[in-house]
Amino acid sequence: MSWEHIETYYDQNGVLSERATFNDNGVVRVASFTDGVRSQIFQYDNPNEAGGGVKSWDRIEAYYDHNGNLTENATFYDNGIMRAEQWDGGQRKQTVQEDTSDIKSWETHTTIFDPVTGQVGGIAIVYDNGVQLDTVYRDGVRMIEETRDASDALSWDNKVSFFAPDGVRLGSETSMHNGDRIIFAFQDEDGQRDWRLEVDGDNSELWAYRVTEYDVDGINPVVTTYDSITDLSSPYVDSLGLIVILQDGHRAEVSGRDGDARCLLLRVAEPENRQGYNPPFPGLRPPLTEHDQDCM
Ligand SMILES: [Ca+2]
Ligand SMILES: [Ca+2]
Ligand SMILES: [Ca+2]
Repeated sequence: MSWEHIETYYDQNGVLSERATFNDNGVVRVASFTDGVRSQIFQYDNPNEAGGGVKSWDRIEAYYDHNGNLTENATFYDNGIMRAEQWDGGQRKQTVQEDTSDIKSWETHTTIFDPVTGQVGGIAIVYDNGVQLDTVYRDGVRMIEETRDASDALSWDNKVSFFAPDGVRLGSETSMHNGDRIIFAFQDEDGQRDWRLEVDGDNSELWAYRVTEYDVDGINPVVTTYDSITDLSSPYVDSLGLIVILQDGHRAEVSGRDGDARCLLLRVAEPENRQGYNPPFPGLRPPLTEHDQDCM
């Protein structure tokens, strides 16, 4: 790229501190140095002109550690999207996008990368209507999707879907505003409905649990109601043993069949602390890696 002129600045000891390159296309690139080592590079697209400039962005900020490794890179696009990437020791850590001019259906979109493999570990999206969607990946494969209705935009509070490593949806669990819960299990082969378990959380029904079983084609429902959890058989009672109840931004609580509460860490916000999960559906039971600890 050709330039018009370059300005170079030195500190009082004669050490290079800043170099500004004014390119012919109007882009200004300012490199700053700390103790002579490059610490940041800012680029501006036509800072002295009206209009959008020659680039799709307005400004790019890049920061470097003392070894010269990129630690953060933030691009402020002309359309109002801000996209920041963070690195740790040369490994990409996370990418955060913000929709400052509201051209997208979301407010923030965060991707967190596995610090070991570099694969996507989680994606967290906050939509304009307040709904939050978190997706948890293991070995690059989607395993859990969780939607939270933080601002009452939906008819339910919380929905968690579980997926097999091949992408097949195993089941889902939906928590309603009134405390009722609906658990769906799908057939491995073709994703047809397998069974449904409804829990009457607010004692509005004559039954406490209602099971609907479907045939191999996912039709011809057979409904059975139960008054007590002790009447429920496997696999329905098993699915109840691992109900996920969200506590805060990072933790989930599972209520064991024995009534004990155990804590699961599965939220994308803290991938380094995410210990795993146990989908409450038969046929996919990876080693249980949740740990007994308080959800505090
Ligand atoms: Ca521009
Ligand atoms: Ca938006
Ligand atoms: Ca009810």
